[in-house]
Amino acid sequence: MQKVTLNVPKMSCGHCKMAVENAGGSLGGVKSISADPQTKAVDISYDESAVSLDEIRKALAEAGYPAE
Ligand SMILES: [Cu+2]
Repeated sequence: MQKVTLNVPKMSCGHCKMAVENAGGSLGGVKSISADPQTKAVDISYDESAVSLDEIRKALAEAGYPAE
């Protein structure tokens, strides 16, 4: 299991939080995802044999929330 914290500056409210968590959480292999629109931090735990960090970043970017 890998843990990573991404910085997603576009998050500003609860809607953004839900959009980011839904986009990341819909990927197989993502075990937990918690977004904080205040700090812009997204904490993610994922199974690196099922999903890559690149795929997670791509899913967030496609939802309109690219990570820096
Ligand atoms: Cu928002």
